[in-house]
Amino acid sequence: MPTATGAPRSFREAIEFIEKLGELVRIRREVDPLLEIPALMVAASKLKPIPALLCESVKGHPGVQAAAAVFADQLRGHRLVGFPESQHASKLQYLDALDASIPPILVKEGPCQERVVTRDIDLERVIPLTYGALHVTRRYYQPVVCLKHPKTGVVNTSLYRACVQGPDRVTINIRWDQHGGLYLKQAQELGAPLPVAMCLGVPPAVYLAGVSKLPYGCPEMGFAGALMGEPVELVRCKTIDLEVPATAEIVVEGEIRPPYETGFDGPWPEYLGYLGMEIYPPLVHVTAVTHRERPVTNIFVPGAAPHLLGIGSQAQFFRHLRSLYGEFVVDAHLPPRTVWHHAIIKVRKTEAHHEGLQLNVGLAAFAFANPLDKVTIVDEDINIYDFAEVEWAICTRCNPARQVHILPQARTHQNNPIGGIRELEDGEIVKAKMIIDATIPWRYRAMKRPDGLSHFSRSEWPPVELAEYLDPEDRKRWYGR
Ligand SMILES: [Mn+2]
Repeated sequence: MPTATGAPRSFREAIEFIEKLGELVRIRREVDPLLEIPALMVAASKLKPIPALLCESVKGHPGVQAAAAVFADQLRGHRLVGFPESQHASKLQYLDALDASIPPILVKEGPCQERVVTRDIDLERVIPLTYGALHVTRRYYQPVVCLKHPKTGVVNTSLYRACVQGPDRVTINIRWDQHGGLYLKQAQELGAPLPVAMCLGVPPAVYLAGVSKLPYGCPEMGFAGALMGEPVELVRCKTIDLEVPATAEIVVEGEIRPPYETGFDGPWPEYLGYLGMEIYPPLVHVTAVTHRERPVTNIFVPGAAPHLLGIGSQAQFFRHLRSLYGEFVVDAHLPPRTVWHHAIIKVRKTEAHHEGLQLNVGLAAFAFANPLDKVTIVDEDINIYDFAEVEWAICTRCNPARQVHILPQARTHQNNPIGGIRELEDGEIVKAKMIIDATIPWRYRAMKRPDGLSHFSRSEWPPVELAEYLDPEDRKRWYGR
């Protein structure tokens, strides 16, 4: 039974939900998770809508099923967390949930502990691992990771990549500038171990909360509750001081212990479509693996299929700009292909003194996230979700000599190869920031003939219903009615 918001309550319910939508493809023949499943995800991404895959027979893993491309289709991604179809309306619903946290509740037992393994742990035996792409030599899984702040006890939940280093050793790619890295720093200062719980196959709302950048100290699980309209049920881990979603399919328990060794991770097919290079993330000593009977794991390979859980970034980016510039900012969009790196912002210039303000909005946009390097600004008549229309605005309304602004150098993100390449020679991860102002300059808007027309007047026509002009058979052929 779905929650009040219509969102499925567990990962298993999510699979049923997708099947009812008619967007689940069951693959019955045996498939290899290392490269075959990622290749199937790439192939599935060419279909519309992009189906979710349920691989019923996974090579080397009798009794385990693997779901993939679950969140690859945008509309389905929205439905899985109870959002409406419209992107803008979904952003607003996301922001409402952000302000209405519902804390999780602790229950005595949950299906995630139907099987408990604490001896002779072999991650590879339980979890179908993947290379993700060609030329990759290490094996990965992509869990939602729960970490407890060593001093405040606040639990952070985030999607990280895990790279297997041995039967009971795995790294998680927490970075020092992220919440997980800050938690680890606190543990190091105390000289204490940092408990880590890695969950595969959690409720869709927990996935969305896990990829959301919430303020530091703000527990993502409460946000997941708000998305579902009811608390997420948690159970205590068997070997560490942490709680995990009771319905999780697989949970890996462990800790990052003094002296806080690191392991090796990379290459890995990153979301921008390039292989991320080698990094040295902290090593987790695994203390237990618990799972449901016949677990359904979730295979995420960001470079192989879109994973459109970006609605959170979209919503928070919009709120950030609105909080500074009010309704002057009509809408904002981070295109999925380059999410976090390029922003398209729609503004509403109505007064002569609004001229120039669009550039201040552009500068404020860069403050939202370090990876953001390029901001394109358009007028309110442009559909920012239609790339062809944005390109048309750039081509017809922007004189680059006057309307492209470049800040020569600032911090960027290593996942963007033109900035990250310098990491190989231990250089700074910096590149230029650019604003493309594709709004019609105010003084040109004001330049009009006596009849009100100008070079920027769009061609217009009266609306007609073509269907009403057609013979019945043509109407059937073109309009299906
Ligand atoms: Mn956080």
